[in-house]
Amino acid sequence: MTITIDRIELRVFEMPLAQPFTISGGTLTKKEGILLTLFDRSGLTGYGEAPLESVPIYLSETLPGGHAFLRDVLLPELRGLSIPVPDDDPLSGIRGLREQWSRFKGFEFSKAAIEQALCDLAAQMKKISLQTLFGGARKTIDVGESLGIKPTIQSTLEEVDLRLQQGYKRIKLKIKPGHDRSLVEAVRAAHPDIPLMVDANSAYTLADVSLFKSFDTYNLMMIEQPLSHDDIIDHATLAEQIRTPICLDESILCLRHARQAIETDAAGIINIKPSRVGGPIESMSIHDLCLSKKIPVWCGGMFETGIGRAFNIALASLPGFTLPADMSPSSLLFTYDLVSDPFEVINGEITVRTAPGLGFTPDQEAIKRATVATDTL
Ligand code: OSB
Ligand code: MG
Repeated sequence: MTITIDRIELRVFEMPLAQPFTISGGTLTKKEGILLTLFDRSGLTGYGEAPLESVPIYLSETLPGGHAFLRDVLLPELRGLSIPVPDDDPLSGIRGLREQWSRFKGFEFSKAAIEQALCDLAAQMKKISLQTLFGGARKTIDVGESLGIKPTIQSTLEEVDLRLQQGYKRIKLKIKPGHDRSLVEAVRAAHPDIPLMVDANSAYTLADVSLFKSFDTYNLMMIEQPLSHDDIIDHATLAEQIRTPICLDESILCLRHARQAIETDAAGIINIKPSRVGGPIESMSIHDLCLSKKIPVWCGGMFETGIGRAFNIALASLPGFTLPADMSPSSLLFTYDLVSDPFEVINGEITVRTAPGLGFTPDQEAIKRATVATDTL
């Protein structure tokens, strides 16, 4: 079987966030992203999503930059291309294309959107689910909640209560300088035994070692990305001085980064955010490495719609994903979704879909409603 791309639709979309989300670098007030639709010669349609923001407060790739790169560089190369989907190794053709595009530096989120859409097409051609395509087996995914920075500790405590009542299996608190120790102290005092972690989104430096030492008393599962977004070495220095495991998010953009973080003991845990590492194939490689080195992984998110989450759920069903995912449902994050059959989190779990391809139905009306710009190639 072969994928041949006849036509491509590149959309920028935007929808309201149910509530603003603040991380150390700033506040997200709306959900933005790129939606890619690939039309195969056979009549099949594949979808991919790049959950990019206009402002680089998480990593440096932005929505306008990714959009221009896709429109002007990658997608013109993709149009008309034939990509083999052999029975014995259906991802090999897509892997080959990745290698060809490794000469373009960065733009992981943009590349991931193309890879997702190609994987969707490959799965449909083979009449298998994304889960089967990626080699996952888990029937359900455990989900934790990621809480943005709120104006008061009291309002955070209230949301923690609510999410625990709803069954979320761990609580992640976003922290920033000046909004860290007292917050963790208050949540830990209210809930002595819950799985609890913090995420600094790279807001600290090695000058803050004493703060992180003090966190050792709170029995946190991990501290996510305390230091610079592009650092591994300082994280290794910090890890030596604290007992709480460090989890790397922003610092891991590819398999090589994961290998170096493991070899230097900079990370005891890795957050695999599939878009951040350029797509499902690199996610699988990082997963395999971590499994062989006994480094636990979990699936992070970037507030993807049901389309992006379809890929995250399928990947999170691989055996090394042993810790709860950031995978809140669209009913909690947005006022509507881009799929007509979104998942729900029930007792802290998502049921993995087994239908061929995405396992979700893109909602054409919702897609139109959210679209702010369309290019057709
Ligand atoms: O670091 O995990 C992060 C959202 C925006 C920017 C950074 C992060 C996040 C999340 C989203 O925590 C969690 C989710 O997708 O449900
Ligand atoms: Mg993070």
